[in-house]
Amino acid sequence: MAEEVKSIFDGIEVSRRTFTKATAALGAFVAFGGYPTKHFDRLIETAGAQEEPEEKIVHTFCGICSANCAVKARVKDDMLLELSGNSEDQISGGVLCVKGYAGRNLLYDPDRLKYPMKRTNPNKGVGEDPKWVRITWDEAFELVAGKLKEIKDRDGPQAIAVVSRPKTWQKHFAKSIGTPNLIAHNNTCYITHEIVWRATVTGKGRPWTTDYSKSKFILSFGWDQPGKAKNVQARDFIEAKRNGAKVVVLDPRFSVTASKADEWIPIKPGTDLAFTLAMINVIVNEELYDKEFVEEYTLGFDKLDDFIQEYTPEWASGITDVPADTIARVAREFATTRPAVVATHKRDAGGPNYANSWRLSHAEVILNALVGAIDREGGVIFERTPKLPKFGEYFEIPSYPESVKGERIDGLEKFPILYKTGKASFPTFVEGVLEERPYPIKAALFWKYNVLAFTYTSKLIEALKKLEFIAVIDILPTEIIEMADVILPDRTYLEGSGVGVRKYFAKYPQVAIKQPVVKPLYETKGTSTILIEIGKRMGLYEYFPEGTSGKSWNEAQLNALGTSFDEMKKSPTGIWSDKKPFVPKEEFGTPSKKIELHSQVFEENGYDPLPAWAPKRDLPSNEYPYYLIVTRKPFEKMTQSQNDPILREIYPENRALMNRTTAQSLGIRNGEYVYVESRAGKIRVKAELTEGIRPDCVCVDHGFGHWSKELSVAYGVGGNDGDLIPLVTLDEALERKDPSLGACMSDVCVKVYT
Ligand SMILES: Nc1nc2c(c(=O)[nH]1)N[C@H]1C(S)=C(S)[C@@H](COP(=O)(O)OP(=O)(O)OC[C@H]3O[C@@H](n4cnc5c(=O)[nH]c(N)nc54)[C@H](O)[C@@H]3O)O[C@H]1N2
Ligand SMILES: Nc1nc2c(c(=O)[nH]1)N[C@H]1C(S)=C(S)[C@@H](COP(=O)(O)OP(=O)(O)OC[C@H]3O[C@@H](n4cnc5c(=O)[nH]c(N)nc54)[C@H](O)[C@@H]3O)O[C@H]1N2
Ligand code: SF4
Ligand SMILES: [Mo]
Repeated sequence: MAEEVKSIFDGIEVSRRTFTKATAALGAFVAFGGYPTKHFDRLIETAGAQEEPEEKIVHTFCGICSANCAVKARVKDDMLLELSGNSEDQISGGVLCVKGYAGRNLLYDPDRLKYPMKRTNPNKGVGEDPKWVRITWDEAFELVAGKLKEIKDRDGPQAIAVVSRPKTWQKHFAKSIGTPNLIAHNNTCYITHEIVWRATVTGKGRPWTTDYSKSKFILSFGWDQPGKAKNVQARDFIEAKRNGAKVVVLDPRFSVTASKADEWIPIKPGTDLAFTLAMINVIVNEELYDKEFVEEYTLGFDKLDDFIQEYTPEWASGITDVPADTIARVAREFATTRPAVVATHKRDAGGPNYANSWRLSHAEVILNALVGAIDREGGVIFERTPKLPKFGEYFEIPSYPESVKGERIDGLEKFPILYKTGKASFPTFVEGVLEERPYPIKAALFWKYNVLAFTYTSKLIEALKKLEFIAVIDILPTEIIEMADVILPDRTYLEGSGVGVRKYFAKYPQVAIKQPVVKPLYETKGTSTILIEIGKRMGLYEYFPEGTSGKSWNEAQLNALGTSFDEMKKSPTGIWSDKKPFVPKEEFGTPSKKIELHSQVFEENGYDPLPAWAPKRDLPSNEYPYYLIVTRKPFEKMTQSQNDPILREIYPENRALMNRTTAQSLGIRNGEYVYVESRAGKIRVKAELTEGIRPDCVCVDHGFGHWSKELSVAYGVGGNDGDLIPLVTLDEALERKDPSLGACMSDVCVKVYT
């Protein structure tokens, strides 16, 4: 029987304040952090117990960000006491970042989704109370499977969108239904880099490892991973500094990395491409490149030589706001201080921030090739990963329906290189749903994406309102929950199992396991279980045959490495390694097996084979005079960390970073609330004045602006950067001939007023 629930906080009788006081009185348990948890009663019971329960270490990995640092969890009486890094792991290196340590607060967040619920208020929209009613898992599965099957039978499988990262089970689920629409965020994140590496070097993915600790010259075009507290990258960067590496940072904002650099160059936003082209010009014309590497491992140098002649430092100076001498000097230093590397990660200037970012990423690959920094120590390194079984082959799954290859709602098939990656586009998904192009979408299943992870939020809300049915698998009552018809409460990474191949630093193959550190809380279920149950109840038995489970898949992967889940759990390190010396690659994944400076793949697909200069999209105008920069803070993780009271204390709300001179000219004081407005919308945030940003820029950090009242700490704090970012449209990206369909996350201008 369905039971009425007043609020999602149901069951939490102890207020934060009372709890904190009580915990403090518990003496020995103060070390637990004084954070209000559902385990309050258990804490007291344990305090009075006669026998001291034993403390144990459980090996797992961090699921807060994609680095997946291997973690040691200190656990006592089924209570997580502390998380720490595993020193056997190449990525964690024995430490975690602030977000990683804070993972404990996510597990014990009292606002967590606790049991399945269904909406009873049919009206949807911002601030509309869904009027949740608690239901059983059986009812939830029947409801979701029934509705998806009804829509599939009536409108076709393409009418269902699975909005999720393209992970194993989610991919399998979407394909089993037969929908081509597995929709992910990738073109807002790192897609430019992936497309360029794929076309010019790897033939498939992009490398995630850079051997910074051995670099002698690190050149950053907005790369600020040390400033994101990205564990391995920050650690290796510091080691490089200790070893005397020179660091040059180009960034319109004085980033954390810039603060540790030998030189900060506050370049004009969206113009780094001109800087890099001029660097290539100097390096080629002064013959400063690594002749042996270029000769042996690259293709297209002659064409590059001709192409680059027009891009002189004098030409670039006018575009970038950087003196020609500086550009030429940096080029010479970069080319002659080896090993040198252009540092990139995801959303630096070569990430999908500007209309020309994919070109910049290409120029960065060329620079790395010219100094021999591709798969060489001190440079970018391809991951050495172990060979694992293929999902479909292992479970003997039949071919998926032909409909999975049909036209997509985000238009991905119109971008042939991108299409092959299966990595999708949020902005054109929203556009497609709104315009019903090429067909209407009727239902969506969301996994681990919030409304605030989109651009132009009001358009997304409009699009979601058009859908007949939305199911959400999440852990917190975020804004996407408000739009849902059914909530399926997932487990956090600290309650789940998995196998994690090391990618963020993988000089040799290494694997870590994820396992529950405590018994899963509440009535939550793991993602694979949820998807398998829905799939079966939709009648898709052939795709979910007997024995398909998250557990058997984990086991299959570890068995292929000659180990098992049980063995890994008992292992003193919790890590599987195949330690072997690093042997640089002699061949690459392009058609010619060389690094294609002049890319055949781009040319054949109708894109510029060399990164010709093109400007960014939006330029300052009388109405919107400042460049917008979107970034993130080291202690925040996207839109999911703002409900942590400790992180809130460290950084109470997001701000608009402005140059002091600009603010003064507008009469804006430090700490005063201002409106930041673009052609997409406006937000209200505090102004933070500094000398550490160009006078023509305003920087807003991402993650805030929550309006879900069920997030008791995050609610109403700060502004949502997504309100400022217009959608990139299909036509726009096609006309620009951008192979990556980049989302132009910072390619917009704003005004600021009180
Ligand atoms: N703490 C923390 N770490 C994270 C994340 C998180 O949420 N929190 N998220 C992870 C993910 S998914 C991502 S995508 C990455 C994002 O992290 P990054 O890839 O580091 O991207 P941003 O934080 O957006 O920073 C972009 C930098 O580029 C600068 N910049 C902007 N425009 C220009 C320009 O035109 N030229 C130059 N040279 N610089 C420019 C900005 O000032 C900023 O310093 O971080 C990852 N790490
Ligand atoms: N406006 C704007 N949009 C952006 C960006 C930006 O800078 N500005 N950045 C883009 C980038 S680089 C990225 S990588 C994406 C990131 O997109 P995400 O990191 O996926 O998005 P978040 O907004 O952090 O939403 C995460 C959601 O997953 C839930 N969640 C957390 N853990 C779990 C779990 O274990 N299981 C389930 N089922 N749910 C979980 C959280 O409660 C939250 O609702 O966003 C992109 N979108
Ligand atoms: S860098 Fe931080 S958040 Fe990311 S996996 Fe490591 S500890 Fe977790
Ligand atoms: Mo990202």
